[in-house]
Parts: sequence; C-alpha cells; structure tokens
Amino acid sequence: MKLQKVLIASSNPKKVKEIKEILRPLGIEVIVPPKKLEVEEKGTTFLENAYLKAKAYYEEFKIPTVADDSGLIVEAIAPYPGVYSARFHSIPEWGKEEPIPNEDEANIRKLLRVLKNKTNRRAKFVSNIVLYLGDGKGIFTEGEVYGNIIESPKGDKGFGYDPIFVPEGYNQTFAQMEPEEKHKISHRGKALRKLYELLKEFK
Ligand code: ITT
Repeated sequence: MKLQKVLIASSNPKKVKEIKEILRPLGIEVIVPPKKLEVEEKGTTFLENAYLKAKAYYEEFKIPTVADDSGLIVEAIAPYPGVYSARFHSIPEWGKEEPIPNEDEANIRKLLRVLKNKTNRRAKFVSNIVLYLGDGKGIFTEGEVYGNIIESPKGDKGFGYDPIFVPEGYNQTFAQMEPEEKHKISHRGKALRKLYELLKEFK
C-alpha cells in the first residue's frame, strides 16, 4: 500500500518534529491537524493509548492517521514512568514535583531523585505506533531501545528524558546526539520504519 500522506495525532511539537524527520526520507508527507483534540489517554498500555489517539483524529479529519504513544520504563521502578512518562512529575507515587521550569525538567528531577543511590539504572524507551485507516482497520508496530539513566542531565537536543538517557553501546545522551543519529537507533525510528516495511506488503 502506498501511503503518501498521513495525519499525525499528536499535540507534542517536539514529537511531531521527530515523526516528520523520520517519515520524510521514506517519502511519506506528514500533515499536522488544523486543531488539537483533547483525547483522554485512559488506556493502561501504550498500544491502547496510541489507538485511542489515532482513532479520535481519524474520526474528526477522515485522513489515515498515525499516533505514537511512548515512554520510558526504568527497571528499578518498572513499569514506571511507563504510560505516565509525560506527567510523571504529577503522579502521587514518590511524591509530586512542581512543573518548574517545565514538565520535562520536573519529570527528570523526580526520576533522578527516585533513582538516587540506586545502582540499577537500566531503562528502555518504548514507542507504539498505530496507523488507523478507518472502519476498525489499522496497523501497529513497536520499537524499543535499551540504555542507562545517568546522574545529571547532558545536552539540549531532543525532548523529554533525552538529557539523562544514554543508549547502550554509546557514550552520549540522546540530547547530545544529532537528530538523525538518534532516529537511527531510537524506539520511534524503529517503530516507524517497521510501519513503512509493513505497508509495502499491503497491495
Ligand atoms: P501526544 O500524546 O500528544 O502525542 P505526549 O508528549 O503526551 O504527546 P505521550 O503520551 O506518548 O506523548 O508521552 C510520551 C512521553 O514519554 C513524552 O512526553 C516524554 O516524556 C517521554 N518520551 C517519549 N519518547 C521520548 C523520547 O524520544 N525522548 C525523550 N522522552 C521521550
């Protein structure tokens, strides 16, 4: 199946930028929705939440829609932050952190506090991608990347937990890498390239 255009069901501009950068070299144009929808991520898994987002945007705009639901799973406190990754700072477990100066930094601050003095700092990023095509039809893929959480943030590229995540086999955080370098090995890059490969199988 040749997919030329997809709508992207995300209200996180940094995530949207990454999805565009990954899909562009594959010849897929990404359309940003003209308005943001409030989709309650009430699922208990990344897959359920990705499906909820993709379906909601498809139903509003009637264009094949891609959604990403992703997060970080830290072995010492698994399955957290998990599906709570975006709002880890505000959940009651391990106490709340004020979202100052922004939510990403508060999430990092809380995670580093929780992991203080812990020797097991292994973690993985997971991305579940759903392409919703209407009529209950769709495709989903998953990508993951293992790494370690370092003790203090490094780098200013990327988003979310990137400044404290060093992928296995590397000595830089995702936030120190150029975007193309991150996309080659990232959970999101892997899941989106799998989606592209699957689409080639559908005639
Ligand atoms: P949408 O639901 O609107 O797409 P969101 O940011 O709320 O945006 P998620 O619910 O999927 O998206 O939450 C994902 C969170 O996981 C994200 O906000 C980051 O905190 C973290 N995360 C996911 N992928 C990441 C990456 O590549 N680098 C760093 N952090 C990431």
